[in-house]
Amino acid sequence: MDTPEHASFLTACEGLEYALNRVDFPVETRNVASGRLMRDRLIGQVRDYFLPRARHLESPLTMVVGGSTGAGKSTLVNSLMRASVSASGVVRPTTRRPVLVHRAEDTAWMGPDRLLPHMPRVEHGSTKSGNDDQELEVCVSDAAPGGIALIDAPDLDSVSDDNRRLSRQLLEAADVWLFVTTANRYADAVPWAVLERAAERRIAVAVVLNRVPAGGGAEILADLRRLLAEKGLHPTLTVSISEQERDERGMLPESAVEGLRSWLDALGRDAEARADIAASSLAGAVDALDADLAALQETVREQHEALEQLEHDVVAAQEAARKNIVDSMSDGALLRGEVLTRWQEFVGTGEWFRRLENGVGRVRDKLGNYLRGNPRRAERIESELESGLFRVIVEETATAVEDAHRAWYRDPAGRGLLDGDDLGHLPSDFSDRTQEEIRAWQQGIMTMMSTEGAGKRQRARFLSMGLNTAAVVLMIVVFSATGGLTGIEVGIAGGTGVVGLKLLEAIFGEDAVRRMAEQARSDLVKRIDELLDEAMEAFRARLPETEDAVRVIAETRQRMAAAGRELRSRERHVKKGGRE
Ligand SMILES: Nc1nc2c(ncn2[C@@H]2O[C@H](COP(=O)(O)OP(=O)(O)O)[C@@H](O)[C@H]2O)c(=O)[nH]1
Ligand SMILES: [Mg+2]
Repeated sequence: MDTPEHASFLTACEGLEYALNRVDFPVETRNVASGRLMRDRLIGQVRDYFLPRARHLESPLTMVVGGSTGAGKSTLVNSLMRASVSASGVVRPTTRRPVLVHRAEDTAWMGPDRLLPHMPRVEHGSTKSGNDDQELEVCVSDAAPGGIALIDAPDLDSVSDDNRRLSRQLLEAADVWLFVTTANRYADAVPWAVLERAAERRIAVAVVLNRVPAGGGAEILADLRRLLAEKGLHPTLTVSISEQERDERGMLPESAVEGLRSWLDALGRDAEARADIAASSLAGAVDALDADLAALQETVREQHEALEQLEHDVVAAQEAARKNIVDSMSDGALLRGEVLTRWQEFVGTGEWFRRLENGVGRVRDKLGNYLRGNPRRAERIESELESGLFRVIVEETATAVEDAHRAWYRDPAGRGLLDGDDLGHLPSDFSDRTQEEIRAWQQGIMTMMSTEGAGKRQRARFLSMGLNTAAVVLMIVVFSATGGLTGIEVGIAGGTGVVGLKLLEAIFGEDAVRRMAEQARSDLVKRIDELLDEAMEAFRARLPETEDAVRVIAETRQRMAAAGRELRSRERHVKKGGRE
């Protein structure tokens, strides 16, 4: 039965499995729990149902017997098999380990390579290994119908969590549900919640109304049918079994199970009828899958948005810090401090402007004398600038990590990623790193200026000023002006830099000063960005890598839907033209 439709359906199912295995829920969002449940259910459904079915459309029907505790499921299976294949009894839960019954001829289909691959098989009646919830007890029986894997499942409402989970998992793996309920308990809530899932999946359902008191059968059966129809369920078969005395082996008399047996035997003989059931259940499952994947997609989108918000919190805190630092570089905030104030007083007077007009040489000499008169003046200005810059970087960055921490802590998703840790403080080496970057920046300025000053024409002027002084003057120019550095703007930004600027321009030329100031400035900004990145890294390191899972799921939905349509069109074609 290797048709192209079949092959593309299988490929789509494999893609679905791959996509589901990559769906991750790393952060706490509103619907994270339901998202995880949905993902796990879908992974189970793909592994236990879609893939085996897609690989072998012709494999036996998986028929799972499901229902509430004590409904008589195991008793029914035993009576049908005319042997005690599944433990039944009053002590709950009785069926801990699901039992698979099949005919010897079908053995090749029943291994974990083709059916319920995650469940290790144990021989019927083998002593319990203690791992019942995972294992499948296998029983070969001549009384079993052909082409059917009949599985007696644990109770849907079992007292054991694992058993309840397993019974649902088995139902997801089924082509047909054999739903067993009793006259007393047919309206119970738990099985109906499961039947709603059956309707959603449009799986074939056969209903057994068990233990019907003499005479009450018709009325109860009619009510049950009505309830089923209300849920959109139209069972393939509905049988009732009246309350019976069981024989010494706990079995129901043959007459009680006659109706069910003849249905099963007929199905066992009719490969076409089985294929119809498998195909229609598969079509229903493919249709229902889309809604499940859509729901999954939403919970994944929610994750994605939460992560984006957390990343945004980090970026916003970092950008605010960057802006404040960069602003302080150009609004004169760094040109404070004692030494700088005195420099400002000294150079900021009108006298300097007059002198500038009279000739740069004299200004240079005057400045040179001022700085040379006390050799530590240039150094003190430099260290004043350095410590001002250091303070601004450290303070703003500390605020940024605090803000980011606070923003994350407010958000359950962020709090989960913080995992009890306090990220609201600077890395321990941050002060050292900041010093290091500032020094490297100053070093860079000196290197740049000595290269620039090595030109013949300016050499003498430059040397008479001294490299250190020139570097300090350039830093003052950088911190006193906005990026444009035109004379007018510099004037507006304050008198502090203008003298230095004019002086440097006389030595290096306007273009060179502009270039050097821009380079010094952008080099500093680059280093600040690096420092900020380092400080925020603790947050970024906790943001999990996310693939575009939303898109992957959307694509998977499309492929599954298309593959499902192809399968159905083939099904119609086969029906019209007769089976191959
Ligand atoms: N009287 C009577 N007892 C039954 C019938 N079916 C099951 N039982 C008993 O009800 C209890 C639960 O049956 P069991 O088959 O283990 O139910 P399961 O939990 O659905 O598998 C056992 O003690 C059975 O012997 C029945 O038709 N009539
Ligand atoms: Mg049982």
